[in-house]
Amino acid sequence: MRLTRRTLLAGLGATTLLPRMAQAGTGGVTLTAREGRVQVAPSAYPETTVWGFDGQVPGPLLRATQNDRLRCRLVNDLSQPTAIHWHGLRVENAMDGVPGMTQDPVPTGGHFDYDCRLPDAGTFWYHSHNQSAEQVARGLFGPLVIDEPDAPDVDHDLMVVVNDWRMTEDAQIHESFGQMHDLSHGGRIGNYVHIDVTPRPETLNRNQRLRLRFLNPSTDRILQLGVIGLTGWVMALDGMPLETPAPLADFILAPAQRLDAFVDVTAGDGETAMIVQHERDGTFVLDEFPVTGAGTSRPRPAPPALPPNPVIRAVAGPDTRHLRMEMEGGAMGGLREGTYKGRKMSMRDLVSNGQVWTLGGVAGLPDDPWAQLERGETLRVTLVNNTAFPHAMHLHGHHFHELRPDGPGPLRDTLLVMPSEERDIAFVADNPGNWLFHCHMLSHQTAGMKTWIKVA
Ligand SMILES: [Cu+2]
Repeated sequence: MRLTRRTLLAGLGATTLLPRMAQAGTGGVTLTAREGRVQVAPSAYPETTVWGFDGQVPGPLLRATQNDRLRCRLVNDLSQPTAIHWHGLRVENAMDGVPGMTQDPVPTGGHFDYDCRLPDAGTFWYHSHNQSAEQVARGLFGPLVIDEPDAPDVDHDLMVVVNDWRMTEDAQIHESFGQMHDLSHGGRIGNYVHIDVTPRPETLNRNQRLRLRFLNPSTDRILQLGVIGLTGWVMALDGMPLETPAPLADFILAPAQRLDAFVDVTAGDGETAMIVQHERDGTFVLDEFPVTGAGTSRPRPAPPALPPNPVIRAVAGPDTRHLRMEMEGGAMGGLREGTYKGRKMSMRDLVSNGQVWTLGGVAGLPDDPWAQLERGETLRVTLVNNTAFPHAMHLHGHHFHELRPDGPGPLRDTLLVMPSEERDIAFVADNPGNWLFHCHMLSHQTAGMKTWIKVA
């Protein structure tokens, strides 16, 4: 089969998966990482054999309330070891799910009990952090919603997961993992973009207000998304509320990023409301909802901001510790040498070790942390992209914000840095432990773009 643009367009709506919802807050849940078969491609094509949590992709939508705890047993029924990283949750270090750093990988037949504090409300996700470029591409990810104690005023609260798949002509996962061309360029980009809206309303009514929780779990693809027939506000980025909601326009969602929007149905009776994806060669409808005039209510006023999460905002002054993180390497990057496993190597030797990117001159995880911080210390980092590709830089265990000329930017856990950009971020290192700092284009992470910080 050829997964053409037409099948992309024709497949919409025909591919509704219905992950069950699991209340994770009390008593806990079990997630079993195992093989499964799901209808990812349009119904004319066979089911896809995936690796998923409970055999589903996306994995079950986990839900808990702020300040509750998330208790989850991971059972591994896969042929490879695995582990779960709770992306964006400011968990205790031992619960961060990074094999080799915070836990041993969970072997085939084994299990691990996670018990995470939940200081922040918002939209988060969970995914494998072991051989993640392969395991996430095979489907080992799922959404995680932490509810505010007082529910905001919306009619529908929808999880919107938009994932990029690289499929064969019979709709099976392409076994092209770790190809040097992908690793050294924009990553393992797929040929089929799939949307999953949970729970999915069959129809919408004019003037209804929706909360759309967008997540891009793709290993490497940067999405440009938008809505039609829906008008509203960006309420939160990466789980952290904006101090002032901003008008929603087309937006970029890099791998691992989330965006919460409140939108009102502005399409008229008999029209459709849509979620669309913009590509270089056109705009594609990912999902669409018929709108009826039934139950028409009056437009609501603009929503107030969501309550802030208890993140200590970094204040960077002239005395704040300041480090530069140079990103180098990749195709057309001109990198001549880098350090790998403590040894300085030529680019040719790096490549023969599957490494092609460096952070601060080092490929792969160094023995010593890139930065060692006192608890409560503020760190300013200038992210310097000296490569020909964008990178989605993710810090574990903390949220940071950008230092912009016009003031502090929104809190984020993943920041897209474009080629030749320099972006200043700052955060308060208030979470003790060893935390990864890496590119969330998982092909880039595999090929060297990862380091770590230590908070005493
Ligand atoms: Cu990258």
